[in-house]
Amino acid sequence: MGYVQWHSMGRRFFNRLGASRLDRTICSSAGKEGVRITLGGSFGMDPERFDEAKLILIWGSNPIVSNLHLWSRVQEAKRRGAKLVAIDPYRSLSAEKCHEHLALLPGTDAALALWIMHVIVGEGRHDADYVEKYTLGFEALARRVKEYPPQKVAQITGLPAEKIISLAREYAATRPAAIRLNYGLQRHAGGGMAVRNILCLPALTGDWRHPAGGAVLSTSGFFGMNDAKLERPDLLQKARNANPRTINMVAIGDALLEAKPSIRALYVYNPPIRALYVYNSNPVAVAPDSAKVVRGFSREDLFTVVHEQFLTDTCDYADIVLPATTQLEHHDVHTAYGHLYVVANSPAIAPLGESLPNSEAFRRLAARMGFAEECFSDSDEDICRQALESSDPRMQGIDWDSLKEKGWQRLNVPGRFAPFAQGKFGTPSGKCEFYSETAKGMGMDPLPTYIAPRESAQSNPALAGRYPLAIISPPNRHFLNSSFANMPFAIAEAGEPSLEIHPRDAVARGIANGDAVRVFNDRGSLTARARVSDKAREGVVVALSVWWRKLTADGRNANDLTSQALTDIGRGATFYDCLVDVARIP
Ligand SMILES: Nc1nc2c(c(=O)[nH]1)N[C@H]1C(S)=C(S)[C@@H](COP(=O)(O)OP(=O)(O)OC[C@H]3O[C@@H](n4cnc5c(=O)[nH]c(N)nc54)[C@H](O)[C@@H]3O)O[C@H]1N2
Ligand SMILES: Nc1nc2c(c(=O)[nH]1)N[C@H]1C(S)=C(S)[C@@H](COP(=O)(O)OP(=O)(O)OC[C@H]3O[C@@H](n4cnc5c(=O)[nH]c(N)nc54)[C@H](O)[C@@H]3O)O[C@H]1N2
Ligand SMILES: [Mo]
Repeated sequence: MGYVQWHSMGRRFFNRLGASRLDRTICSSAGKEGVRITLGGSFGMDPERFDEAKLILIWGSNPIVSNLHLWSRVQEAKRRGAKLVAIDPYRSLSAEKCHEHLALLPGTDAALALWIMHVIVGEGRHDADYVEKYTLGFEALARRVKEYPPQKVAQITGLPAEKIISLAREYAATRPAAIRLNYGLQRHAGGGMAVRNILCLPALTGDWRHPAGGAVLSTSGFFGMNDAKLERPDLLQKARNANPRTINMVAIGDALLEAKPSIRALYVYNPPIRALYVYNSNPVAVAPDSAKVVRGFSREDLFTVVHEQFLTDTCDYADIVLPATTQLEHHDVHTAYGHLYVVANSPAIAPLGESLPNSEAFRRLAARMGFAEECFSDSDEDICRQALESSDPRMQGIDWDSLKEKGWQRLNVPGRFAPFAQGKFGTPSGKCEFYSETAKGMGMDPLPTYIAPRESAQSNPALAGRYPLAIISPPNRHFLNSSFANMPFAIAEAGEPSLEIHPRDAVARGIANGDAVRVFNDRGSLTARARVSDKAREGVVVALSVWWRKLTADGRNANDLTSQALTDIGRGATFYDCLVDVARIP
């Protein structure tokens, strides 16, 4: 995810060529759009200040696995007496360490947030002064939340009404309260709306006044890197086709098969994709609906290049595999995964063997194709320098020479940073938008609402009749998505593909702890070892991921089950919006 190896020379090359554009939506784009509606961009509280919060909601987030640097701040808060509440269908490693755990049904967070707002507004516990000065649409919101009384929300979320009520009261009464919401909760049909709703909460309570209050999904909006200089979108004008189509990486299976685009993926796959260049990704393992992905990659008439560090599942379908350098062998500059620092990555060793950085592969390709523009001769350190050439006041004092020397530099923001203490949101109104014309423009309800999962008992009873269990497949602690899932040390820790299943769901299917089980739906199936415990709530099973297909006993992984359907906004992936059934393998 460095700026050099992720999006500089490669983007320049593909822009100059006029190649199909890639919609990079597999991870976070629904949430990103949700934040944009309410706050106006990828902003939030400073994660470093979680140590001073009095109440922390760990919401659709598993920091012990995926965001360890936050967890040290959360632990510090706990030592100082803060209360920790996890909101997650699964008792993850992080949920286990919280004082309370609300195991809601997957994809129902938007309704829970509406109910918390119902309590805050209904009991007059909102910060009237903050709401008056810095928010838009309070009256309309107050009417809307009345439509979400506790019994209705209890039914949607599968949580006892008393639990929801006490959480809402506690949140309403405690300042500062900090919410770490993360990407787990937005991998659902209504994922964008869920994030949009949750981010309304701190404006109602006035938590944004405090450096240790508020909420954070991503801090990426604070970084004013010079993307235009890195990617050079202007080069597209020189391409033969200056207006190429866009292909969504979530639906790469359909795109390669030219199948009918999935719901809401309004792209025309015409002409067919004839050549594919893969770098920084292992789509055969990580993209949803593997059966289609594998069929697409298997096309004999598809020319596939994979630039990789390891011989991944995707490499098995390549015509040419090029060796790539690792982070230890190349230069780069990094921004944050949930903090406010810019970081220099300097190589520790020279590239091994014939491996090349992504940037160098594209530099050489550009030369061979006669692309004469000067930017194709920039060195990696030139690119690092350009990435930091920014007029953004938060970037002042950070340049490549100083960064390389220091290793890391905090953005030019106050030590005790409360970005929205005086409003100044990035929205068109400059306020926190409970009512949003932006949402309306996207074809959404302008007010917070609940969008049900695509696959659930409430939204699709017929499907749930055949496949009654919801499956979620978040990362195994020892893997980084599919990275490291080939390393002996990581496999030794992760064990084998497993399925957490609640005792009542197991008994109903004659499944005992340790049994081999088949997990299946209309898209595919896989085998796993059953782990019977109450870690997954009833009605939900958990298959920690992302295993390499070729390294599992049956050559499959959780994405054999997941669908290419997209989120409400952001055209994102719905990995955790997925129904299955499970059977014991005799
Ligand atoms: N060790 C490690 N670290 C990582 C990664 C990794 O693979 N391994 N991946 C990195 C990347 S690319 C990302 S995007 C992040 C992902 O990390 P997170 O943003 O934390 O997302 P997930 O791990 O997908 O899911 C977090 C939690 O959300 C829960 N969840 C699932 N569905 C729902 C729901 O509907 N509602 C609620 N409330 N919770 C739900 C899951 O059970 C899980 O415990 O981590 C990054 N860090
Ligand atoms: N079922 C399920 N599926 C998921 C997820 C899930 O939680 N469950 N998570 C989803 C999410 S959030 C994400 S972000 C995606 C991630 O999916 P990907 O973006 O494909 O990420 P990785 O699986 O880590 O694979 C990255 C590959 O890039 C290679 N690589 C690393 N650095 C370099 C480099 O500098 N140059 C080159 N050429 N290659 C390099 C690594 O060796 C690795 O094979 O997966 C998604 N898929
Ligand atoms: Mo991700």
